[in-house]
Amino acid sequence: MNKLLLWASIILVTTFCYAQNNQIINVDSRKNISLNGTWHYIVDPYDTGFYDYRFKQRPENDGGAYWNNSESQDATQWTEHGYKSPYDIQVPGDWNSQDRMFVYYEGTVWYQREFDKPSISENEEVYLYFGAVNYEANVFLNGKDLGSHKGGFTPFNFKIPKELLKDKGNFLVVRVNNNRHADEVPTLNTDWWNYGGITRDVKLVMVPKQFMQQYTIQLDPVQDIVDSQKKGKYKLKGTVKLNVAGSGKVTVAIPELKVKQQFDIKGDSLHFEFEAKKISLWSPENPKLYEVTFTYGNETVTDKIGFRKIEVKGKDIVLNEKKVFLRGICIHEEIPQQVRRAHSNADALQLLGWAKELNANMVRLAHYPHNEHMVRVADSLGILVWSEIPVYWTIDFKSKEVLAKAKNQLTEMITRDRNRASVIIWSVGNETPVSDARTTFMSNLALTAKKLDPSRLVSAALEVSHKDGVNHVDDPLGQYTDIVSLNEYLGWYGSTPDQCRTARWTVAYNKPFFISETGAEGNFGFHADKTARFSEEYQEWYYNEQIAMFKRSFPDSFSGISPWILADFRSPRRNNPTYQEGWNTKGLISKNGERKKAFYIMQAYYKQIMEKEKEVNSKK
Ligand code: GCB
Repeated sequence: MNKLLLWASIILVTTFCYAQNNQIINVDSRKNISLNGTWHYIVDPYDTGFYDYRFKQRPENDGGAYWNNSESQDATQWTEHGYKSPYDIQVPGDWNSQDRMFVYYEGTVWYQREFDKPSISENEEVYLYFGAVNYEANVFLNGKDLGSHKGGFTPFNFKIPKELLKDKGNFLVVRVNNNRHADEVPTLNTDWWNYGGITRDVKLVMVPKQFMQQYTIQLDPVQDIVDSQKKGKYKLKGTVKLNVAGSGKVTVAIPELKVKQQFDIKGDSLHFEFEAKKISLWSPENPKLYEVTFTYGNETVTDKIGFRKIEVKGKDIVLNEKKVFLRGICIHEEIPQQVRRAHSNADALQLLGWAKELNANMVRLAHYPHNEHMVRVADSLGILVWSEIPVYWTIDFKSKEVLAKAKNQLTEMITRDRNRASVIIWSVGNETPVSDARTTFMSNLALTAKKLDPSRLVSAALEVSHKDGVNHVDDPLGQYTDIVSLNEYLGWYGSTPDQCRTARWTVAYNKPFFISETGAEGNFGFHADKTARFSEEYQEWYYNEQIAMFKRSFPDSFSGISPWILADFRSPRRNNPTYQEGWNTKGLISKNGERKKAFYIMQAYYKQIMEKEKEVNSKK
């Protein structure tokens, strides 16, 4: 496609699909009541609770609709659904790991629980917040439709109309459906388990009628950090977005920096900037977080925020004016020992603790936004983060509706996490097959990410093209990303690791080059000659050859690597009856938490890199 046409269509689609976003950020720091715990459920493979016998959507007051309470004292009443023990299920949590019958289940499950009205003042409202529901949620309270949401990995919230809230026994029902569809994001085909359910926290959030829905604060990305450091003065910039237009004062305070600034807000948004002295900049070596408070009217929201600058200079990724090499590792949001989705602070500590033990300074959170605990723990441990939306493999790139869905997930991801210093890269997708339609679609997402957050880097995991015996990194999408990232499996798919020795590479872009995936399977405890696939020795051999190839082929334009993957993970595509049985075993750590031989190879390689960096820095 001609480039002018491409840009014209991008601008058109950008204007067409602007996403509306009412997300309330940082709900933990607001008045809230957890609705986690035991809920009741109905498994409904035919969606009987949603559609009648003509497969028409049921009207709101239909007695057969599963959002309506069927309990009655009247013995003559016809009823074919209801919620009671032992049909119990834990929230948050995927359903697959909670009962054998759910392992392969894809379809509708109805969740139900009751709650009492929280005590609120005249001037307050109650919102219902979900950290994530995979994939589609229809939410009903006391028989009324509160709203719906699609996208399995991002938060959403609905305002509860006051007249709907009863003092006791509010009847809350969520229809959760995780069927895969060709026109959704992700689409039909992925290499991970389609865990269904209310997979993250649920809360009632109490806020003033007029409140700060979102805010941002960060170092002004255009300032020269060295200059600021010399002067001991930094420029901070930020925004506040109210739920409705209002007026009044917003106070931003950072007590440790002796900052207390007041701004007038008019309308529903505020852009502010001010100077602060002697900020200790956030980095993996110094994960310094400051307590920041935002006050508007009666509400104060407290956050812990780090300040740092991330940019690209030529072929380097530069953090606070220092070149950084990303010693990364890819992670799925899964606790393999319990075969379930990760969702808690403790889960984040386990996964990121393993990454730390590997000597990693960066994680690629594949292939969708992980829960908020992951990025908050990464902030506090000093781990850089690549965060991605599930635009994976063969999305319907020609569809405007699908683009709107992808943009919505991108917007929700960025809105939730743009105050996290750890997050340095927004990724708009993984291994999407090259075509004009795909490049238009993907570059549109890249531009959207930049528009929403110009302070971070944008990337996407690309594929190799093979021509004349040479591996080329020349995907046209590379024009639109800040970092050119590549997935390659030389030595696993279609070849053996020794082929790395003669591999030739070209990289078409004068940008940082990052290996976003490389890996081979290895079963923990299966020891054999290194040529035996699935043995620990094969996997170890693979990593040894890959590392030698990196050193030889990319001596000066190499910005890092995130091997595939930290731990073995469940995948319905992996059906070798001896070595896989539904697991992708490319983990450096096994499904039972044991370190494989390859783990120690990467750990030692990263240590070497760290020591070399220390040596270079000590000479400066
Ligand atoms: C890839 C995909 C990843 C797969 C991996 C594999 O390229 O990005 O999702 O799981 O390869 O194991 O083949």
